[in-house]
Amino acid sequence: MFIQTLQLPEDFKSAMPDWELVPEGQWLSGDFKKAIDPENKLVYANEILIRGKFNDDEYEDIACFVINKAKETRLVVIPGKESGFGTPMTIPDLNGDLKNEGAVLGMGLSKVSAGKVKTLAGEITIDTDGIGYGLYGKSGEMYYFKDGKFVVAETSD
Ligand SMILES: [Ca+2]
Repeated sequence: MFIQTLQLPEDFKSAMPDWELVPEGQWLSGDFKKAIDPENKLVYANEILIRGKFNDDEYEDIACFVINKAKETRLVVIPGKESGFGTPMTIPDLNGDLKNEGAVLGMGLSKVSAGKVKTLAGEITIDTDGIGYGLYGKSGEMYYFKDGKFVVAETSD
């Protein structure tokens, strides 16, 4: 069985030294916990850090939720390189604040494989893996790399 290691690469720690993975005790906090569909079994180790080819190169990347001492949260993509990892890219739409139950917290990540994806706007084809992002209950969004940046598509309501 594959066991996910929840270790941020050293390259990330040197690029964003004040940030760490959102700890399990602060994940799914407060109102977001109540809003999550009870049928949707979220597992911290599977949802807080995912791997996939999220940008437009051949190297595997990491997408994860991180937090700093001021309890600000970010969804970042840590791009893989031939050796190690490059400068983390934050997804600005998901900048949040744990103190105020900001937008990032309480949510699970999932990899959406490259190819055809159903969205509320119809079926689209994504060239890279997408980052699925669960919102209240059934609703969800997906971030994917297009024309040099991450863009969002609504995947369900
Ligand atoms: Ca990559």
